[in-house]
Amino acid sequence: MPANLTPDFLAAQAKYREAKTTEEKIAALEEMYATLPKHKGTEKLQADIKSRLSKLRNKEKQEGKRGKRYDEFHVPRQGAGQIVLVGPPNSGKSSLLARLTAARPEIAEYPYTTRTPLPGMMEFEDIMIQLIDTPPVTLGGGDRSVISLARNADAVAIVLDASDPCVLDHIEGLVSDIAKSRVRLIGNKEMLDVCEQGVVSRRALLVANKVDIPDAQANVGVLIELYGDRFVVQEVSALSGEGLEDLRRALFHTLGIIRVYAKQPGKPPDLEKPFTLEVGSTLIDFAAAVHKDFVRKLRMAKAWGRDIPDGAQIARDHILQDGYIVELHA
Ligand SMILES: Nc1nc2c(ncn2[C@@H]2O[C@H](COP(=O)(O)OP(=O)(O)O)[C@@H](O)[C@H]2O)c(=O)[nH]1
Ligand SMILES: [Mg+2]
Repeated sequence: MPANLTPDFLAAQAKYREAKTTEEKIAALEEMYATLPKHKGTEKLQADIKSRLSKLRNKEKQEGKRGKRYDEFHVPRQGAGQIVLVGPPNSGKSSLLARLTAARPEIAEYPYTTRTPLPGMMEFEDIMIQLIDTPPVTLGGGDRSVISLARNADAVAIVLDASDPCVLDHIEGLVSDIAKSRVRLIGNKEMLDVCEQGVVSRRALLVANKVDIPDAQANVGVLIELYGDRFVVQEVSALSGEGLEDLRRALFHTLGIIRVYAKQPGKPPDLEKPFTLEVGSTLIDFAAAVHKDFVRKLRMAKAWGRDIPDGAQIARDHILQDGYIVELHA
């Protein structure tokens, strides 16, 4: 790694690592190329960026050709993150969307009421999270369109009817269908890592709905036993409202994000609008989110948070926690 990479380049590189869509990746790579000092020491890096760019541009062209088919299924991301609700027919996805957001999906006791994805915005404390209700995924059907929603979302909530005697068949079917489509579901505690080419990791949560029905309890026990190590299993009832507040929090944690509040020197912190960053983000990631110039200009920073003394000075690589207040000094 050449030693003289500029903060602008490093900021662009961070953007590239976080980029999800081909379009975002191309934009970040172009910025990396533009900010890379061009000399002998960076020749390899220059070539590497160029080759990645040309591959992605080809991919973009192909996606343009194929993409049309799933257009009605593409939901533009809004808010702090996008979580797609997937599950078998009648598990209560639409009911949950109606309870958690202002969206008004059609709900009925007959299956397949929902035919196209419907987004809604869920409030969690001071941020909004986008939930997407989807048509049901049938067992073993490998429904491509719903799975493509899972690929494009930040996280997946698997909604199950815990009172259904077939609940285990449903979850096995779903997890294996999703795996076949090269999406790897991971639990809240695992870190997102780079795995096989073309396989994407998505955090997932199991929602055991309909716990108001007496038969559900035994099934929830089995679900926790079999899947509790891997995923958080959240018990709820869209009917009675039980567990809904915990579900909001669990959905937030499934996104793998933290909220950080900016404070200008000599002023009270802005507690209205937090910045949302990936879990594990550092002071310098926050500085880049506030303004890219801060990456270069940052002299020092003070912070308030549960794991540090009030107003402690923190280093550039200090890992921030949810709820931090940070004062940047240029
Ligand atoms: N008892 C009970 N019924 C529910 C619950 N959630 C949904 N339902 C019912 O289950 C049926 C299917 O719900 P819906 O939300 O349309 O499921 P979807 O197909 O997954 O979208 C409807 O009759 C709902 O009223 C729940 O928590 N408890
Ligand atoms: Mg529905």
